[in-house]
Amino acid sequence: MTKRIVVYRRLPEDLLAQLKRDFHVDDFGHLEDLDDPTFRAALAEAHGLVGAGQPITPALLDAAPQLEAISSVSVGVDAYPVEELTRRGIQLCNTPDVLTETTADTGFLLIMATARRAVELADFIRRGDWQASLGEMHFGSDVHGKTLGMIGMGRIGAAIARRGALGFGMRILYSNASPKPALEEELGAQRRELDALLGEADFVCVTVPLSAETERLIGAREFALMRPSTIFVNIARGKVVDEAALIEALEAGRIRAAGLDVFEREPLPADSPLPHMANVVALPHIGSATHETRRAMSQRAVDNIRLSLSGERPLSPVNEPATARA
Ligand code: 8YV
Repeated sequence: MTKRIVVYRRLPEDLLAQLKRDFHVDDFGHLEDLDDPTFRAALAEAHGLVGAGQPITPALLDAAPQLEAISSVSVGVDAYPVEELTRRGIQLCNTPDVLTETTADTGFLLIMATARRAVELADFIRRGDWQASLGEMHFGSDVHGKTLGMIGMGRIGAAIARRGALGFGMRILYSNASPKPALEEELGAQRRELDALLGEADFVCVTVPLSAETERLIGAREFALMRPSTIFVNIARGKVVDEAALIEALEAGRIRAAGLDVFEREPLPADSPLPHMANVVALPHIGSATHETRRAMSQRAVDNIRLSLSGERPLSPVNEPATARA
């Protein structure tokens, strides 16, 4: 029997063709609405699912009784009920490693753009306001030699810290569930309790995955621990931060600026003040969005689903369901 794969995130044609050699593929391109009746009908027969973004709920899994594997085109797996998938014997895979450096580039882009007020000053030229050489009111702050506080020191956090330490001579602090002795050795990074890090860092950069433990990890109390000169960067997930508290801290001058690639709700609601604030650089979740990296993520997702449905170990499994590959 030819197994059936439902795809709801756009994949390059040649990668789809790779899948079609061995599987029946129902390709929905980029589908936002997983309640779509045609999608639901395809799900009823699906053995594999390839996509990203929208939450996969237990109710949706009920509509997919034959499902054996889900291959997410993302490293983050907050959209999936991982324990429930394991209980149901469904393999979940993600795309770590291939996006680490690109996402770290995005993190550094936000550090640089906020510190040097790049977007605000590019707008200043665009408006025709550059009539004389700039004065102090337009100056930014240095990045090199400053203290970078990483909240989360996984693969992406380490790649940002490496850029900071080796490229910009920054002192690295980190708060992470486990110590990272190799990075302490390599970068001179020092582990701190979260509260201490918030008070000491010039740049606070969030890279922790979203989970029950990290949801709203940074709120009014944490912004109050930062300094008026602190620059806050989030490339993880919007829900790690209490966005109302962030807006309040920016408006009240409790922190200097924020660089944000992720938001509580995405796409960002049109009435959000964040993209209009002079001290905010807001990007539409471009962390991994380069041609090269999205291609590598798609390839990984295709390899993962092919291996999972062939009874082989996928390249990047997230869970270890008992019945997978039985
Ligand atoms: C993806 C991401 O763009 O990999 C992740 O976890 O956040 C991004 O790289 C996103 O998940 C795709 O929807």
